Amino acid sequence: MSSEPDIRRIASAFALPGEFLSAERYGSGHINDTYAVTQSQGTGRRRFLLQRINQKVFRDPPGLMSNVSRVCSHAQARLRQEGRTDAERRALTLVPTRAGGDWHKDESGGHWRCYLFIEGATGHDVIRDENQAREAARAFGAFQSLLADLPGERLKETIPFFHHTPVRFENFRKALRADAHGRAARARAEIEFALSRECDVSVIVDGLADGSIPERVTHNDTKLNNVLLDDLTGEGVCVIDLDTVMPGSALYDFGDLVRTSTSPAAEDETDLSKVEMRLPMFRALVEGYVAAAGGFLTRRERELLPFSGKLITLEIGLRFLTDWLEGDVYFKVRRPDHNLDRCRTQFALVRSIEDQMEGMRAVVASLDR
Ligand code: ADP
Ligand code: GN1
Ligand code: MG
Repeated sequence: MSSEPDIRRIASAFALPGEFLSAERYGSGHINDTYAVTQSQGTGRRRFLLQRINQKVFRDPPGLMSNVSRVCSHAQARLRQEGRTDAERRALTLVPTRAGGDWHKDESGGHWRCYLFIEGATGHDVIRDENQAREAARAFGAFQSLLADLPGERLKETIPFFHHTPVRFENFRKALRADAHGRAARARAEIEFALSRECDVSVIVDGLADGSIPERVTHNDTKLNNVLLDDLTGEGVCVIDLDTVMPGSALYDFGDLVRTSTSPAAEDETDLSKVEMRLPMFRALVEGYVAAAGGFLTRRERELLPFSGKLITLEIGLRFLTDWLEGDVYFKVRRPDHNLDRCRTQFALVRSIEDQMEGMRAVVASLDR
């Protein structure tokens, strides 16, 4: 799926207004192929977001699109019920194909979908200030709240065991045993770091299994750049990247916010001295998240908010390390050892979280009072 597709032709399969003017690759996601398409509209122009679903990652694109379509429709309906006049900016809207479907299959078997483009808002790769952290967390909390009454059958698991950290750990161990590219010797410290944290990996899955943590409809990929913040007001406007919306734990979503919104360093920063979990950012996240989701979070979920940050950061670090050991087959990489750099950054953040766990617990406790 690496050949450059004929975007004009693919765009013509969707019920877009006007004429095709241009298209460019867009965004910094690690998974899908994303294009901003500009169409004429009267004397003006309008953009749309065209995406090819990564089929190595998502094995059942029609099943995935059925989830996405249900989630978009429900979110739109709920926002309209709440009297929002800007619902199409607050939740994603799929543009139908000319045949009336939610997705288009091209001649090489690629599956494409098209969304309305949310203008005047940006997904940030690196957090700038506490307001952004608060707004991002509020938006993801509100998203969960919006989906709490999603009607119909349980959403499909678009990637089985996506946040099953013990399975991720086992996959890491298998990749290590195989060491198919002879890379393990160059990452002894990271491998030791991972192996010594096995005792943490089952806390959330055990809680889900014994019922002490409730299953919810969750986003599961709540990194900072998967929520668009208004360019003028900074407000969290629209949650995007809905491919992994499926049954999960609220802690997965909060944990990934801690991973991506408390450190001033980029996910692939190579100067590890810059990687740090900052308590004021964590506080802003808890404030924003509890403001939107506090109504339904249980006591146990609140207690585990700090731990979730550690666990999800460890889990994604394990996934980067596994992918590096396996020869970079999953995440898009832009340089040699990119996945190893990303793993190192995650593990440095895990360490920083561990060092500040008491302070993080105190933040949650102070907001519980
Ligand atoms: P990936 O799964 O590859 O991360 P995303 O769905 O997150 O793909 O899209 C990649 C990027 O495209 C996002 O980070 C965001 O910048 C941008 N984007 C996605 N959907 C929209 C949209 N509807 N409007 C504007 N920008 C969008
Ligand atoms: C991927 O799709 P994107 O870039 O928003 C990945 C997440 C990882 C993240 C790490 C489907 O997210 O699970 O946490 O990269 N998505 C998938 O940056 O694997
Ligand atoms: Mg994304």
